[in-house]
Amino acid sequence: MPQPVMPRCWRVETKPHKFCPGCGHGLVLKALGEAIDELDIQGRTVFGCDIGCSLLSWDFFNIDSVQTHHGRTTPVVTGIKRANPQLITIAYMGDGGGYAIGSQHLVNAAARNENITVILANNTVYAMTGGQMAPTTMPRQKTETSPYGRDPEVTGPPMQGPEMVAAITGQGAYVARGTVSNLRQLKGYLKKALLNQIEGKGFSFVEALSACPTNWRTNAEETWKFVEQDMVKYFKVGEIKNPASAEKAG
Ligand SMILES: Cc1ncc(C[n+]2csc(CCOP(=O)(O)OP(=O)(O)O)c2C)c(N)n1
Ligand code: SF4
Repeated sequence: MPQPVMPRCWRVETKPHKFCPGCGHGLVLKALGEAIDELDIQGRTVFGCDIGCSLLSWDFFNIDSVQTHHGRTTPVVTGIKRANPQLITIAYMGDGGGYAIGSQHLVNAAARNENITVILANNTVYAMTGGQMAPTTMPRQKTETSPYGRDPEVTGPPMQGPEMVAAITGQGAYVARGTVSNLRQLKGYLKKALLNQIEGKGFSFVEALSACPTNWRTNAEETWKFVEQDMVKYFKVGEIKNPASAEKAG
């Protein structure tokens, strides 16, 4: 039977992957795989994944990979990069891992402008543990721990991660928000983030709006409506900080 076309750096023997049908993680990792192929960096890349559904990517690539404690992928890949600056290091995590339990690591790595790439899948919930409210849960969104809908008066507004990272990073950082509903654009952002690291410019961060139909309890149509119409009301897709534009402007 003909095999579906996969990025060259994917590990074919671990496919089909372990994410639920309709999950956004596989799409983010497809865009990342194609970005790695096109930059031809498979042999010198190290991939780190977090706890949460991102951990299901621990054997996703034919790339040296490490799976870390919840929220600790950013400091782990920072250490690898500092020990061997020739490597290209990627930290892959969910919004719970990056913006809740691992937020201190994200904030401090960003503030130090560490020359690493962080990719964060924002699916608005803690998915692996059963769909609890996350920092990115949207106003009025129902989750296991906000059964009447998130009330921003009580719990604050959804976390704007890339905007926060852009504000605290120095010159040379690259920050963008893409979406699994536009994989070509997402791949472009991921390539620019990795190139930023290759060129030694500083921290690079891409948030990807992602889907969790299992915990959202949505069918295919409702899932895509949530990503394409509802999420983008709070999470603006686009480049937020790009050293190349700053160079042109200067
Ligand atoms: C130190 C620690 N605290 C809590 C947990 C429980 N835990 C496992 S996955 C998870 C949430 C994952 O959510 P997120 O990071 O958004 O990733 P997703 O599953 O949505 O992709 C939590 C709280 C843990 N494994 N380790
Ligand atoms: S629970 Fe959600 S995020 Fe986790 S694999 Fe399933 S669809 Fe994906």
